[in-house]
Formats: sequence, C-alpha cells, structure tokens
Amino acid sequence: MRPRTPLRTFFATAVVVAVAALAAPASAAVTVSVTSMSDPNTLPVGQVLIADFNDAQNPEATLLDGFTLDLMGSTVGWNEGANGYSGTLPNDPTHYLTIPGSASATLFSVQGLRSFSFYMGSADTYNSVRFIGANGFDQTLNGGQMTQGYTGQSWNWGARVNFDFGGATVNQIVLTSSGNSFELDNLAGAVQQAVPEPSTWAMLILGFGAIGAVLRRRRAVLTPV
Ligand SMILES: [Ca+2]
Ligand SMILES: [Ca+2]
Repeated sequence: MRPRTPLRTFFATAVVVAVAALAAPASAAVTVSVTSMSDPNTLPVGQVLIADFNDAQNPEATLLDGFTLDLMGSTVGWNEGANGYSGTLPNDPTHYLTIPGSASATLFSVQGLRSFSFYMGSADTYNSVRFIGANGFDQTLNGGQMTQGYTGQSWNWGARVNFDFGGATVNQIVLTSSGNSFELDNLAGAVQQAVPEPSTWAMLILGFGAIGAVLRRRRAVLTPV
C-alpha cells in the first residue's frame, strides 16, 4: 500500500466534505428549547447577533451582513408597553420588534441558518414563526409550540426561544401574529458556513488530481533506480 502523503490525505478529506455537503437532510424537524427569564443579551453557544432593533429609525438596515429584513406592518421603538398593543419585555429596556395583529416580519439570510433564536415576552396563542429552507424545508410553529406550552401573556415572562433545524439550512423566517402582539428582540443564529458549489468541488478535485500526477512524475524522475 502506498504511504498516505499529506496531499493524498487532503484529497480524501475534500471528497468526504463534498459528499457531506451534497447530502443535506430534506425533512429534518425543528427542535425548540426555551430558557425562561434569561438575560436578553445572552445568546446560545455558536450563535451570533443578527438584529437588536436599537436603531428604531433604521431597523431594516442595522443588521448583520448577509441578512435583510422586511417589516410588513411591524413596528420598532414605538412607546413599547404604552402604545396599547405592545407588551413589555422583562429585563429589556431597549427598543424591540412588535408585530401587531395581521402584520408580519420576514428575515432573509443569504448563507442560511443552522439554528435561530430570539428573546420573547408576553407569549400569546396567536404568535407564529415559519421556517423556509433548502430541499423543500418548510415548518411553522404556532403559539405554545414555540414556548413549551406557555401562552399566559404576562409582561413579567421573558425567555430566549431557540430553534435548531436538525442539520437543515433555513434561508427565510416569517414571523406573524393574528392578534396584538408578537414582541421579540435580539434575533440571533448560527450562520451556515460557505460551502463551494458541486461544480467548484469538481474543479478542485480535478486540480488535486493534476497536482498529484505532477508530483508523481517528478518523484519518478528524481528517484534513483
Ligand atoms: Ca433591542
Ligand atoms: Ca404578546
């Protein structure tokens, strides 16, 4: 058996990674976890902040790179807790997102997300979140499905709600409410690492093969017989 040179090991690893990238799960399930009364600024391990809504004048522009947000009837920074339709978020004195009845907000991710979370208050039965991703992934969670059954609407209840996509990649998240209101802040997520397209992998693998052939030929020339 030929010794495994570093180049051959790298080539074998590249093939394994390429196969894993092509085998994305088509029907993974969303797993929900809820951390009640958490600090609004504490994020799950591996996630980064996407939006904090603290710039109430320009919330659709103050996002992590690679994300866009459409606020369709939703509001940011309007007298939270005193406008007649927003509840307050405990331990969170900053501006946050309010989705009133019949409104929505949609977050788009260029690279996609492996998981997503937000800090939420005053949980209602009529709040919902829909996750849309690659390979037909499309799942919606309503009311208590997001909050492990709690829909008591208390302004003293606050929690970080975390969604794991079970290996799927989600590019679009639609937050909606059919009543007043869905209140949330500090959107966060684990961004999918950039994976080359299959055609790029083919070029890379062909390139590795060419380099290997050159090295073998050079070794054959240099090795005394
Ligand atoms: Ca905020
Ligand atoms: Ca609410």
